[in-house]
Parts: sequence; structure tokens; C-alpha cells
Amino acid sequence: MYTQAMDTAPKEERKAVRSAEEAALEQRFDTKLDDGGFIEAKDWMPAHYRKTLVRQISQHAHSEIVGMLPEGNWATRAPTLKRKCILLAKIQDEGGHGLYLYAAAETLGTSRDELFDALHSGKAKYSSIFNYPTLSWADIGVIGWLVDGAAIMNQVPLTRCSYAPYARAMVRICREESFHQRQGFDALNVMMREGTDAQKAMVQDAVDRWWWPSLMMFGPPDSESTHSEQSMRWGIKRISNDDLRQKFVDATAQQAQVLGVTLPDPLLKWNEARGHHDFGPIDWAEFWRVVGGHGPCNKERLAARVKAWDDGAWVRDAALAHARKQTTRQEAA
Ligand code: FAQ
Repeated sequence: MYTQAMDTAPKEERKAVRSAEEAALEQRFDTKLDDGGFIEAKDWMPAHYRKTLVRQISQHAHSEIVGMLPEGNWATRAPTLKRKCILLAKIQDEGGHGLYLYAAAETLGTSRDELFDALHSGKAKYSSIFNYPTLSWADIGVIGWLVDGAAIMNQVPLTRCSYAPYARAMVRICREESFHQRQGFDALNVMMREGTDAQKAMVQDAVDRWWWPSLMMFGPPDSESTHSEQSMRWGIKRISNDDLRQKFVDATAQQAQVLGVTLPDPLLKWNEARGHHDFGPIDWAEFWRVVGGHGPCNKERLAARVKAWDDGAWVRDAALAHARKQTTRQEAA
């Protein structure tokens, strides 16, 4: 008892000094963000800021690599060599985006193995959109037009995210996503202009299936978003889920007219007073079902990623053995 009592005072003092130091650091961090500054990997940051970034960036990285799977389903069945080359290049780009993002998440002190563990164990989320099946070739065009379109709308503001390594990765990703969106629109436009009635119906069917899940990509309504308020205060998110969703609806409604497809929402209508399109209610129960692991393809997607990881074990082992050999040789020289 006596010894413990002797120890208590200095410990509390140390704690007080530490928390005073931390308060000063946090004050400097907040001022930097208020002044529009950026945080680099080696800068001091609050633990919660770090955790939020690891969560968002890793979920984003997982989305990119899981997002390769629905498109990969059509790599061997693209209708022409040109479309096959475009599709293969696009899928490869998505893999590259995953790599930039995993690297950005690693700068925050979490290892890639930990990030993959979280994905493979089902602990980490990835975008709800990739749990839907690609049933026809038109789905590939619609993924480019709507899914990449929604991704760009959400990701352009992330090029100004307060965490600089994430913001820098997003600049390159957005340039590529913009190309992806245009190739999707182009593929659909060709089908709508030059296609048969059956091909046009295939495009409309794909639009009908992907429209609502695309709107869900922006996340829950602001009123139900767990992280938005804090993330907006920290400059991680610059525009809210609902505002981005509205911007997407406004841009896409016009593109649908050019394309000659109908968006499957009888309540979609230009509202002169608001200067925006009104649109119908989103089925949030479906969104949470999919996010909770019960979408049409959740099990299949996760199983494909786990299999790819297991099948690739020999490549990782060989690369490590090679690196060890190189180090041994260098040390011996
Ligand atoms: N799906 O509080 P909020 C792409 C979760 S990349 C699943 O609003 P936050 C490229 C959220 O994690 C597409 N879960 O969350 C491509 C949270 O759960 P938690 C991915 C979702 O983070 C194209 C909970 O709900 N893009 O498409 C979803 O502030 C074509 C509460 O939500 C990014 O990741 C969802 N849709 O805002 C590839 C962009 N929405 O973590 C191949 C970066 C929300 O507490 C082919 N991320 N949740 O367990 C973001 O901007 C944000 O994280 C949001 C969500 C806006 C997605």
C-alpha cells in the first residue's frame, strides 16, 4: 500500500504533463486544419483521426480490388477485341488504385497484412455496389457510366482531403476513373445508337438494376451517417453524403437523356425552385442488408478474394526468399 501510494503521485504528474503536451499538439493540429493545411505521415495526429483514416482508406482500397471481380466476369466474353482490351486495362487500373490506397493506409502505421486480414475475415467493409452481379455485357458499360461516375463524384473532393498521402493518391485515381466513366458511357452509347432492339433493352435492363445501388454508394443519409460530422470537421470529407448524391443525380439525369435511357424513378423530376432534381426514396433496408453481408454476391466476392490470397501464397514466399537471399549476398560482399 505504502509503495503504491509513493508511486501514484509521480505517475499522475507524468500523465498531467503528457496530457498538457497532447493538448498543445492537438491545438496545433486543429489550427493547421482550420488554416486549410495538410497533414503528412510523420506529423502528429490524434489517435481517432488516424483510426478514421485507416478505416476509410482501407475500405476504399478493398472496394477497388473487390470491384475488379464483377468486371472480371466479362473479361473473356467482351464482344470485340477493342472492348476486351479496354476492359482488361480498366480492371488493371482498379488493381493499381487498390495498391496506391493500401500504400497510403500503410503510412498510418497499419501493415498490409493487417489490412488484408480485416478484409478476409469479413471485419472490414468494402463498397456495397460490388455485391451485385454482372448479368449482361451492358452491365459493364453501366458500371463505367454509373459506378465510376458515382466514384468520381465522391472522390474528387478527396483530392483535397486533409491527409496529404491520401489526397495525392486520389489525384491520379480520379484521372483514371474519369476515363473509366467515359468509356462506359461510350460503350452504352454505341449500343443505344447502333444496337438492335434487344441490345437497347439490355442497356435499359442494366440501368434499371444498377441505378438505386449506385445512389447507395454515397453512404447513408447525413442524418444517419456515423462518421460524417467528425470527418467533415477534420477535412477528411469535404462534401456530405447527401450533397454528393444530389450532385450525382443532377449530372446523371442529363446524361441519361443524351443516352436515351430512362432512370427507374417515377419521382425523378427537375425542381426549379431548388435548382436540383427531386428523386424518390432509397431503400435503406436493402443498403444495410448488403452492407451487413447479405447482398446477392457478398459470399462469392469474399470467397474469391480469400482464394486469390491463398493461391498467391507461393508468390509471396518466393519474393520473400529472394529478398532474403539478396540481403545475405549484400551482407557477405
Ligand atoms: N458500402 O458514417 P458513414 C470505386 C458504411 S471505389 C459499404 O457515412 P463514412 C472504384 C461506412 O463504412 C468505391 N459500406 O461512413 C471502382 C460506415 O461503417 P463503419 C468506394 C458503407 O466513411 C469503380 C457506415 O456505413 N469508394 O467504386 C457504404 O463517413 C468501378 C456509416 O457510414 C470509397 O470508399 C457503402 N456504399 O462515409 C472500382 C471512397 N457507405 O466503417 C471498380 C472513400 C457507408 O463505421 C469498378 N470513402 N458505409 O463500419 C468515402 O468517401 C466514405 O467512406 C463513404 C462513407 C462516403 C463511402
